[in-house]
Amino acid sequence: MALLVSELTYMNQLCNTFRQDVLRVLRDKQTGHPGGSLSVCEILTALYFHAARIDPEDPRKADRDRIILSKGHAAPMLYRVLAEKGFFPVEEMNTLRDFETRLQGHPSASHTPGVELSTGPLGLGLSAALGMALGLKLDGSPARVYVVLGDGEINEGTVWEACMCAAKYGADNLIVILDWNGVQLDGPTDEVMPTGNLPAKFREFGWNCLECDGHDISALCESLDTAASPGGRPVIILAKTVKGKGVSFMEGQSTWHGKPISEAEYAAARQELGGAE
Ligand SMILES: Cc1ncc(C[n+]2csc(CCOP(=O)(O)OP(=O)(O)O)c2C)c(N)n1
Ligand SMILES: [Mg+2]
Repeated sequence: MALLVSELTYMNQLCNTFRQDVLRVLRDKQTGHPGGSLSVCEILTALYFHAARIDPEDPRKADRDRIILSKGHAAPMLYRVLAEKGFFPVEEMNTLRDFETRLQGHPSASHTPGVELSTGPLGLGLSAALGMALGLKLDGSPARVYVVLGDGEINEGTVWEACMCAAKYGADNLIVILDWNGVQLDGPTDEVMPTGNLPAKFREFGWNCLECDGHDISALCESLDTAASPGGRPVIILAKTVKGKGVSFMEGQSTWHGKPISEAEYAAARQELGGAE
């Protein structure tokens, strides 16, 4: 079902606020991962504010959908989205990476409300999600498991083992969204370790493969709606994104994978995003 204009406007406004807030806290803390956080902004927003059936008032509800950020270094954006969703106060963002904070540098299921799986070491999220998805099916649960992977992350061999296994067991309650920004920690994915023809690869692995613009909320929501109908196969949405999206001098630059933001850079970024400070 098409989004209402008001829903679309709301989610796009959220994304702009999320970008500004994440950049501010990363500037304050002089640490963190701006590139991958900006890249995944619309994906997480569409998941938490459109697709997933989760309730912060009842966070452990048995039939809740699960969302796993396997590319755990984008934790700042996940935290900002979780805060907006009501899992904890937005002000808690100011404790990011502090000693004993609930908002560790990478997501921790034992610290942070709303986090389903601790991540950070790349390549483990899909296997864990598959186990959850198959377990939920055995229990007769209607819950879905969503996993966000990075395109550098899929260099990890465990990802492909899980892909084969998910197809074999018909895990059609498993939905992967690939943050397909073409860049990883220290260069373009095509140079570091080319992943080839991803749509063909995933289809050959037995997956239902969808493609969309990963910064277009309408397109993302439409793909997520399509993915939500069980069809006997696991689903991957290849979401085309731009690393550092929204800040011209960060876009497509691996140097902005994990670099502290200076005052001048922050001011320029804020201006581009239409903010004031
Ligand atoms: C197993 C493992 N190896 C290396 C790292 C270090 N590392 C953190 S992020 C990253 C690059 C990830 O690139 P990508 O998946 O494309 O993420 P994005 O572009 O969305 O930031 C690497 C190599 C890690 N976290 N885990
Ligand atoms: Mg990448």
